[in-house]
Amino acid sequence: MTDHTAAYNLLAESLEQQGADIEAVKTALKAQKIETPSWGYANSGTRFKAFAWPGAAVTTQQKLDDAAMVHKMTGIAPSVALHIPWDRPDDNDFDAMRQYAEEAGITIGAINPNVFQDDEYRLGSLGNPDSGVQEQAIDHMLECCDIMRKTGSNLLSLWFADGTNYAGQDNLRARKHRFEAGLKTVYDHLPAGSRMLVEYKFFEPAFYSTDVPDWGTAYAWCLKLGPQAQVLVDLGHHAQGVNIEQIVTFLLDEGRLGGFHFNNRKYADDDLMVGSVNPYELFLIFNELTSAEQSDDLALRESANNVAYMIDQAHNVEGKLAPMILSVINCQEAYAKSLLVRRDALVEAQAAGEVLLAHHLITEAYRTDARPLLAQVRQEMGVPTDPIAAYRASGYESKIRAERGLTETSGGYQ
Ligand code: RM4
Ligand code: MN
Ligand code: MN
Repeated sequence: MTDHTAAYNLLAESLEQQGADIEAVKTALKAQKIETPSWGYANSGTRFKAFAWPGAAVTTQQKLDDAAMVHKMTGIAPSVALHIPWDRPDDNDFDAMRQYAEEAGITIGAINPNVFQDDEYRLGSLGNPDSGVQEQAIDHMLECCDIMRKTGSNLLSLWFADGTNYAGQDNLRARKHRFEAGLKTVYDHLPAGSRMLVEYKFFEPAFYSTDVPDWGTAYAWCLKLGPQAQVLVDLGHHAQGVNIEQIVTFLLDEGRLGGFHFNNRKYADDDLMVGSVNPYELFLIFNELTSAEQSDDLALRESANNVAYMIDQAHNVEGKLAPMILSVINCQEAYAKSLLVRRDALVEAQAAGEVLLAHHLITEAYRTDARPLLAQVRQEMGVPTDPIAAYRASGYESKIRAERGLTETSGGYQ
């Protein structure tokens, strides 16, 4: 009997008494998948300073090794997102990169073009008043479509730093038109069967206007583009107080929720570990997803099953792999709790206008300690019951520190 077994048996018994189907809950948990970002394993920082972390990945092979280790520890992180050109191999051999990933036990997930770091992008990419720069951005995104074909990825994940800093700097309507035309060109070149995810963010790095500021703009453009275009919700990209779970519900119901960038924030786009600031919000988001997943409506279920769950974080002071493992676990825990919501009782309470009871059913699930259940699921999956402890004991951290050393970074004001 391992440590968690007694606690798990007690929990399972009490949940079953309330009508839960524990086997179904465990099956759902075993099927969960969270994609980790290659850039989360590398050095990163703020605009003030990027502190070098010993052992942080520099090459894409190292990032793939790290992502594979996170998958080995958790069993639910089988793919890794790439950012181009950060992850462009020197020899441009993406076939070899794909093979390397597969041999390490993972696959290549979303391809993220980078249309914000070249000097030409000072006034934007697709929104830039210079048509030559617009073309440069489009060419890069088309190249990313080719990279998708080579790496076996079926997701093109778009985020734009575009916007203006000062009123009058540019014509907002013209920028809208440039964006629509540019997105259409890229959409028309998507590999068959793939999807384009359009990410929004209300400000930063532009501070007066942002060209894709909110989910409504992204959604309107996705509708114009066609069914392969869907909205990506990054948890750090809303104003304070916005009800993200309601946005999630709307997009799910319309079949336009493409995916997530999980992270957490207290103030702005902080890119902190998911669930570290507001785990209740994370649970409420998963609650909406689970409610769609369990719906009688086939289209809604399909919409929920197509969501790409991805992490987009910057680990600046807390290490790299351990916080990534913790982030995956936090998503797992939020999902587990959402599976414990007594849906039939909730439907009844809502229909009867029993406000407090309905709310209680949600908070009871949230308050349940799901950790013994997760330990049991992990044991049945053949992964460590305590992934963080197993990572610490694995020797991986000291190995990468010794092998990779400290790589000085640039970053911050210069
Ligand atoms: C942005 C956004 C994008 C990410 C970049 C690096 O704020 O969240 O998804 O690719 O950061
Ligand atoms: Mn993001
Ligand atoms: Mn962001």
